Amino acid sequence: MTRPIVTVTRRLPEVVETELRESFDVRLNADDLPFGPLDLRRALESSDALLCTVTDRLDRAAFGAPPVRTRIVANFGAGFNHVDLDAARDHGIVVTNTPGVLTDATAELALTLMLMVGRRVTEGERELRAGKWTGWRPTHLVGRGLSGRTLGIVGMGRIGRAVARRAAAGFGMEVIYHTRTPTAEDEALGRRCASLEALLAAAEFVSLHAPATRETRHMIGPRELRMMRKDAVLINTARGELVDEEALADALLEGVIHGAGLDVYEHEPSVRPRLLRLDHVVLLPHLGSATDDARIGMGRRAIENLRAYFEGRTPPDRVAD
Ligand code: 8YV
Repeated sequence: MTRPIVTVTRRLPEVVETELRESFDVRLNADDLPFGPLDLRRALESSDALLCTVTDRLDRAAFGAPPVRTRIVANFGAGFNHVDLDAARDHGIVVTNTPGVLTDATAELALTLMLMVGRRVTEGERELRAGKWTGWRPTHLVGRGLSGRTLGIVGMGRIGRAVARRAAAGFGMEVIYHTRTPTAEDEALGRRCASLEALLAAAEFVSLHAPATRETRHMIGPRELRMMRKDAVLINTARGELVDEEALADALLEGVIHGAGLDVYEHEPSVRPRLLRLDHVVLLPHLGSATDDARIGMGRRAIENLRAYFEGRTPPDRVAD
């Protein structure tokens, strides 16, 4: 019996590649270079399934005429804003993602960024490595801790909640949140739901956990940045598109807000030079889900979606068809 052909656009953890081979005729990307539009089109034309990542831009042209052979796009990741769902639907292509398995890893990274910016961790490390540390003194690199501070969470899905739990239980932070769909569970836990405006005015740390959609694009722009406290720190582990980065760079340079911790960018992998020059900004290279547990979990989840589809079952994490 012929097995479905699955093209995998990036290298995956070894155990995941091995498990994929047990069920599919797998085409791996040995060089691990990102696929361009032509590579994607060729892969879609010649395989039954595509296992893709955030570095693959799957737009209407990729799926478009003449019809492609691929029937399912299994995204390795929770966010799927790089896939044109309308175009996939128009061509009857199923799209799946991998929610849940990267929640803890991403929540941990959001808190890491809060600590790094608040406690001036990278400033200190840069100074020490440059041989410029002259010794302990009471006024040296004094920052701000998390304990007792107000955290505003924008987008209260799985990851937002995981951040809220850790911030409240681990650091005694007061959590307020903004979401489209408030739940009784969050209210019962003593978290206060607020409008975006009220949250921005109150929070010392603002952490973004909303998906990137047409509606959320630049939800943090010049107006919103001006609503924030002068001592506020903006954390983004969701998607770069949520923030107007040009406006953020202005706000940081002009002291409209105090600092930022970013893991995601509008035009990855490029980062605005103006941000690179700022001290109160911590910049990470999209590490949210970069733990062994999360990456293996994501791979297994993608495999489960592919197996379900080719066995005639509904893939558990279908986001469009
Ligand atoms: C993933 C992410 O590593 O899952 C997501 O939404 O942002 C990342 O943590 C990335 O999407 C891989 O495709």
